[in-house]
Amino acid sequence: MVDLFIVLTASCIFLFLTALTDFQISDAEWEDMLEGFDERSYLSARRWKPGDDPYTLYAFNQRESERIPSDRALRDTRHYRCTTLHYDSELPSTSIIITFHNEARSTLLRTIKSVLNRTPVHLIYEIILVDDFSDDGELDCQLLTKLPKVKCFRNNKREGLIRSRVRGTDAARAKVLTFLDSHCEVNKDWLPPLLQRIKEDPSRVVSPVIDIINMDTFAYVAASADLRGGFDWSLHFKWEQLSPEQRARRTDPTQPIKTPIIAGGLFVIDRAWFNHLGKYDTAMDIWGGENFEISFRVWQCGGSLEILPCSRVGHVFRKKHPYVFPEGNANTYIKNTRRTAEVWMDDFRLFYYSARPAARGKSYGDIRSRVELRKKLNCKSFKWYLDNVYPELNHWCITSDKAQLGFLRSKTQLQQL
Ligand SMILES: [Mn+2]
Repeated sequence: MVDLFIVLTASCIFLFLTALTDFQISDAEWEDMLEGFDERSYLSARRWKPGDDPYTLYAFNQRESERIPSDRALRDTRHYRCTTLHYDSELPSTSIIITFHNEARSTLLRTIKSVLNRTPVHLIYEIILVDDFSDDGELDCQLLTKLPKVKCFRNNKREGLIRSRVRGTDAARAKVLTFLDSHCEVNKDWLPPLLQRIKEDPSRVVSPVIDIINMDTFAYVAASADLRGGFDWSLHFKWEQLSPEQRARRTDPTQPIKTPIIAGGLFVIDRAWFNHLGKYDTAMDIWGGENFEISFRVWQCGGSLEILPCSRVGHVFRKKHPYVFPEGNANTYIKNTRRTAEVWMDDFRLFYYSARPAARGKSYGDIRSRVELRKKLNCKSFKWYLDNVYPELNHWCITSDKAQLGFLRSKTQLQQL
């Protein structure tokens, strides 16, 4: 009996330790892995060559990016009051998902190293990279998994951001998912404020203030913390200044800012909530429009979106996409936004069609499963979203008599769409 007890206790301890090593690596192992990573040889491939245009490959200044070390210091761009805030010592850990397609090695590595250097070890469950069929094979994945906590999957054909992210989330095991773009640098204490909000209420979807990494000089520039995400009826995303009334109500600059829409590149969401809400619309291609779909869905189905001014992450903003869209940039954007409008915007989709006439008649695939999802989740109407989340979006005409006429007229037009 005693023997059995000892055996059981021993195996319990063994199991416990195995579980522990599965989740955590020791500080020494962490250091060893970081130091053992052959950064020089990783960065030596695909380098900019004198005489080449440094913008050709990535649509940002590759030469400048390569001159900047992977662990450069950044100015702490938060409001000084953020440094006095306290977060729970017990926060859920997160799976960080970074998808990429033909990303420059210098920027991808800086994204990962900034996470490893500026995040408490126990909060990173894993970093999941998804290589969306980049041109030069398996190598990026193989090399980067030598960094601590990094796992990597490679698609065997080009899937686009949305399906790549879903592949990453299906492999993720932490309680919380963090999506990052592949040319970012996280700043000091970026993660705890985000995890804290989700710990308090898992239906919140939260995003940092996105600072600007200049695409020419790679200077790290603070973005305004008085912005939120907005859009027009063509479903074109724009940053919006908070109105004077909204600003007057903000007596504490560390408070979260509710936002009608997220930019989409960087955000944090509870994994169970993400799955419950139907992940992403995986029929959307390459890039664009998915941030509208997930934003409407989160709000209309019982969640909320907010930007946390005390969390800062820099992102290289570019003027154009460095990669090709197999169906063309505009067609892809129209397909993705049209799916969004058809599933989530009810009759207000007519405003989308009149702002974007080119969308009429363009094919957008089968939306039945997404319509079904909306029904199953018992989500609110787009009118509710406009009234409660984004009353600033001009839709006066839908309620005025004159526009009722216009509205009905467009409804007949709808048959021809
Ligand atoms: Mn980006």
